[in-house]
Amino acid sequence: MGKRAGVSRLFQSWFQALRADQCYAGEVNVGITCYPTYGGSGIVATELGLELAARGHEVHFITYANPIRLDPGTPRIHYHEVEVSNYPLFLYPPYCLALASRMAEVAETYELDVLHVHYAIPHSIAAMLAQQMLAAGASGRRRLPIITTLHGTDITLVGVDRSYFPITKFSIEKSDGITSISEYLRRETVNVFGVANEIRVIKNFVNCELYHPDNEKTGAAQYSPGREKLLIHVSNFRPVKRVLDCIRILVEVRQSVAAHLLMVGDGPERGPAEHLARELGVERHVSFLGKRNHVERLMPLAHVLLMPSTLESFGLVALEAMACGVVPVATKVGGVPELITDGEDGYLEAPGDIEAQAGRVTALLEDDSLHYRMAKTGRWNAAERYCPDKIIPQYESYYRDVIARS
Ligand code: GMT
Repeated sequence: MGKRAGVSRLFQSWFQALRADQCYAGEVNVGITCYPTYGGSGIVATELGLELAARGHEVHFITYANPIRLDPGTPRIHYHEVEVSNYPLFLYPPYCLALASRMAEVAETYELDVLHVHYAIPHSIAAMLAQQMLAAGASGRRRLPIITTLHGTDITLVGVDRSYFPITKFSIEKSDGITSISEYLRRETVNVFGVANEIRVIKNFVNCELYHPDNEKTGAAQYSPGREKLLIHVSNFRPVKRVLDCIRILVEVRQSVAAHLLMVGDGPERGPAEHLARELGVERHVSFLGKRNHVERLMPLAHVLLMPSTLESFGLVALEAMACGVVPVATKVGGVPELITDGEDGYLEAPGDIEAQAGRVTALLEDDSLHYRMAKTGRWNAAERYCPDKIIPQYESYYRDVIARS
């Protein structure tokens, strides 16, 4: 390259960087897509949108239903429903295509700067279609960058399924930015899919003002009239959560301490868990509460959270528990050890080891000073490391990087 061409190229890239910086040093106009029903990824996406809006960004949710924790009246929050019309020919309604059309429409009308999708399949593929539709139709429009956040089962269960493996790999390779909610999931994605692109780890967060301890445990008597201490489990009751273990742990714990278990959520393992509770004679000591919108009201009533999962890429519910001063007794799997320090702010045991998990719960319920110490450390760690002011700026800066690069 000649000297003049080199200088002109240098000037050009400096000018582009300056322009990108000027455009995006301020607020971002972001489209967010997630599974809006119950589940960790939808909760993270919704809370992220709310936090971004509170910081002055415009946030457009593009989903098939209003996300459960979203109040559509919130300033700078916009909700765009994806309608999936059916037709007798379609055995499977093509949701991905309806989503792509809606994404393109919203991106064009509201001049989105970036599309941020949570859970790879099918959201990132729909976003890519939208990106291509916009590029084909637009003259002079900036390319719409896509960021995909990986949450766990999109990689460890769905992604590795033979039917979805190639498209999941493609979606990771072709996204303009990829984030993962733990170091474990980043490593796993690289190992399983052999992808070479950078994956930025941005951990989950918890609203520490909403999720806070209640030392008086106000309202706990409603669930345990006999003043038994409360254990809590919150999940989508899928097999990966090992829901039946919660019932077995309760049976063991009740050999030494009076305890009552709150089971929050619903899913395929609820029926079997209810059946097991009856079979083991503890049905009076378990309350199946179903899906609840305000987990932050229930969580602080408990002393201990049970999270006996086979796998968790992060374990958001354990973070919510820690923020509420509830000690998690969990399993040493996936990204959980990045969140819980065994013996300091929770306990980690092997999946399926009922005796060990029950032993930890019993110790916490019998020893108030041990419980107090661990609960306090958990709240401290949650507030120090995982409050929105620690995590949201990481997303903001990543958005700006990806937009500038695109
Ligand atoms: O397992 C769930 O609760 C559902 C799933 C989801 O995608 O909604 O949760 C995943 O994402 C959560 C939020 O990032 C993580 O806290 C969970 O650990 C992760 N679940 C698994 O890895 C099994």
